[in-house]
Amino acid sequence: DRGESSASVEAVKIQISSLDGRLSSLQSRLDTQRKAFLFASGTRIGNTFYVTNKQEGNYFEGKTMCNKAGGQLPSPKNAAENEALAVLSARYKKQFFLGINDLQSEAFFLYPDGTTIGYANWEAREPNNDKGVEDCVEMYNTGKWNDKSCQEIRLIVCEF
Ligand code: 289
Ligand code: CA
Repeated sequence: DRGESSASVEAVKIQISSLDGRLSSLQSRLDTQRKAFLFASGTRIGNTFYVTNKQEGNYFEGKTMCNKAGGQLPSPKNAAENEALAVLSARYKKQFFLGINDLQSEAFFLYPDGTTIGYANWEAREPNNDKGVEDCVEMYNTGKWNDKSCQEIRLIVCEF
C-alpha cells in the first residue's frame, strides 16, 4: 500500500545520502593519498602515476618488481606521458627501462601486453640493436629513448 511504498522510498533516500557521504570521504582520502604520493617524488599525468623505490635491476627484475607491486614498467603512450616520466629521469639523473621491448621479434617494438607501440621518442640513430643484443628500451635523462640490452642494471621505475 501507499504507506509502505513511501516508507521504502524514504529508506532508499537515506541509503543514497549515506552512500553520498561515504563517496565524499573516499574522494577526500584519495586526494590526500595522491598528495602524499607526489610528495614522495612520484609524478602524475591524469590518472597515471610514475614512481621509483630507488632500487635497481635489469629489465626482468624491474618488470617482476613492478608487477608484484600491482603496477607495470612504464609505457608512455604520448608526448605528455613521456614528458611526465622524463621528470624522473632528470630528477634521479639515471636511465631506466620502459616496458616496451622487441624481445619477440627484432625491430617490432611492443607494449608488455603484446600490442604494437603507437608512440616513440627515439634518440637520433636509435634503435640500432647495437651488437645484436638490444631488445629493451631505456629512457635517457632527456626523455629520449635508446634500445639497450635487457640485462643492463637500471633504476626501477614503475607505472601505476
Ligand atoms: O652497448 C652499447 C650501448 O651502450 C649504447 O652505445 C651507444 O650509446 C649507442 O650505440 C647506443 O645505441 C647503444 O645502445
Ligand atoms: Ca641502442
